[in-house]
Amino acid sequence: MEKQKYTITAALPYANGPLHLGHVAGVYLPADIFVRFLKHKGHDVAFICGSDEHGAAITLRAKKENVSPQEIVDKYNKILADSFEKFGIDFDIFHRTTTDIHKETAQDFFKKLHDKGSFTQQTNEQYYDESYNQFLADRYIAGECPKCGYGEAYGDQCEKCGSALSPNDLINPVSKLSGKPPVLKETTHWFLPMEKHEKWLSEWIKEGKLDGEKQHDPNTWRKQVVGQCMSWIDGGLQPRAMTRDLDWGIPVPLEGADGKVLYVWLDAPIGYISATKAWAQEQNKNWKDYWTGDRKLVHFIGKDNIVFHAIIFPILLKEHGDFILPDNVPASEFLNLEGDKFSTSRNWAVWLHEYLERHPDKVDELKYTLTSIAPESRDSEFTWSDFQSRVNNELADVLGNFVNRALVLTQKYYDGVVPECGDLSAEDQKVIEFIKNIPAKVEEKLYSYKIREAQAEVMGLARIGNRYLAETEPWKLVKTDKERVKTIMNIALQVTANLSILLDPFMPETAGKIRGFLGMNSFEWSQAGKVNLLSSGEQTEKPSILFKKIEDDFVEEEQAILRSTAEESESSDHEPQKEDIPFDDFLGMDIRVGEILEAKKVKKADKLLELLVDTGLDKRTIVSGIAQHYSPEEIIGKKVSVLLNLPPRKIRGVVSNGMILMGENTKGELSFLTTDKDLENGSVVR
Ligand code: B3M
Ligand code: ZN
Repeated sequence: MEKQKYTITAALPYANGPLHLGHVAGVYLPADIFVRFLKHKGHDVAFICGSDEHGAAITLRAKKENVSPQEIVDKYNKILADSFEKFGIDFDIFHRTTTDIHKETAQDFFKKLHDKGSFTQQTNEQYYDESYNQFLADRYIAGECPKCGYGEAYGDQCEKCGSALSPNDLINPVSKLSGKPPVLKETTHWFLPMEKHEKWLSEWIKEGKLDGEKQHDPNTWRKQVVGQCMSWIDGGLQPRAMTRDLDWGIPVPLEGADGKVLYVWLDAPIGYISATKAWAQEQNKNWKDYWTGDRKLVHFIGKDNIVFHAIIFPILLKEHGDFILPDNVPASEFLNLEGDKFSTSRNWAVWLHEYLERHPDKVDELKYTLTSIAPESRDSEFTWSDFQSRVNNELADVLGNFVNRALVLTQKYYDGVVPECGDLSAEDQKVIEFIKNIPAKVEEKLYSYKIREAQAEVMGLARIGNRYLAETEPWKLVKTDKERVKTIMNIALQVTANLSILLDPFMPETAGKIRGFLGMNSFEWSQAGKVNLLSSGEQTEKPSILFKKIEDDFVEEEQAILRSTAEESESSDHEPQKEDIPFDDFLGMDIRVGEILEAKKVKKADKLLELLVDTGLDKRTIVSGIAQHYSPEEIIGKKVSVLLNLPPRKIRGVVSNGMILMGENTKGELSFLTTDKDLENGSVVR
């Protein structure tokens, strides 16, 4: 196998907030698995990341928390670096874009392109906030999305429908600083004339050719990446400003450019280069080796960053002339959470650092689950109950059970000493054949960025091993055919040893534990596929349990944490409108004005009140989840809206006949829907 050189980058997270599981599943975990694998294969790899510390994402956060941008980036850089370390994402360097080496690198880069004439200078009108005397960067403006009508779209993007926007597209824009409509004012900036680059970009993306020569294999690029790039290019690229009027960022290194900084999307990808420089200095290496020559540059990112990594940065790199272009840009789709999008503003998220605080002993369980559902080719979803079933049914029942059986039986029959392998049956041959073939399959998947499938292949080996023991039943055979049992146990241990190698990129902790049980002090990836990894006579250890089962309580607690923190966070994100329903469905609902006659708490349920309601037709019991919003005393005599025709439902032992309708805002506050004139009980609502 020919050794290759790789520079692997993972998107620089903004230092304005912590990481959630969506970031991890889409970018950092697959990148880490890929890098661990490449390093095992003996390739020469640099794994580069850092925090993205400029741009409006940071200044807006600083404003919100009422501290300086520097304090924000210092705080979050630490949180980010710390959670990567605890979760075992092993970057060679986790750098920062507020360092001197980065400033110098980014300014030199800009200057070189400027001097070459790669930019055009243009004066045009941009939004300006008169009360703050400040031009408004894209993220400082919000307004209605022209494509989908969402009211809170940003100047660069609508988070609801995903459209890329420019500030002038927004309907009724307002400044995020003053809340007032901005005015248009002239300003001068340096633009990258992207339209000039359409031709070569399209040849490069579609055919993998650069200056007529093969640069990469376009078939290895994900369809959605090529699709998104081509739709940008086919739609016609526009000049894009590479500078901004902002007081936080890298100053434009030109005369007469006071008050202007580099566009964060110029600054950030150059951060990959400056991080490499900083790392190379530490390691006494030449950083240029990592950005030139026969080396594969690979950017792991989320799909919202495709244009920056597969169009804008390549243009910049090519214009500069000293650097290689990416060999691949494996962008992921999005991960959803319990039926909804991850949302920082609504705090609908599982934060990595909080998970690690709650469950420091469940790193590999999370890695395994996130890889199993990695959104490689389409959006996918994380739920706590799916997490539970993957851990219990796959990790504990298959992998853990198999490894445990193989080792425990070896203890029992041979005091832990690996027995000899005798004559092979057809059954044994099949398992051995499987072992021999598996490394090539796993490698093929990994080299083509199908990390989720690669992990499934490895788990396939654990399944085979589990089935092999279940079918050969050595615990029965031991009474009648001791020789045969030796062979079976030898093979089961060889499967275990293979697992301890092949699992390593995906679940390094677990793989290390298994090697510990087997007494394997070191390993080479190239040993995988062999069936003599352990020699007879070698001593193995008594195993401990690899994966504890996840109880229902765990799931309920996590779900409750998610809901309660989501309610606390303030936000103006309303639920989107539901799909149209037939008018008859609406008419089918029997809603009336009713009056609460009695109210009391439901035992052992701190959210529920048991109500007696006069509906005008009858007096009935209704259980309502309002106990945290109203006390029983204060609601007696209230006129409320009641949905009558629901089937009776038993809630905590009480039969409820209908539902009290409530208004609920985005903070989760509840309010009765009452009448503003005195209508008698039983009046219809429609
Ligand atoms: N910080 C955007 C993001 O986190 C940005 C990535 C930079 S990669 C050079 O989505
Ligand atoms: Zn939209």
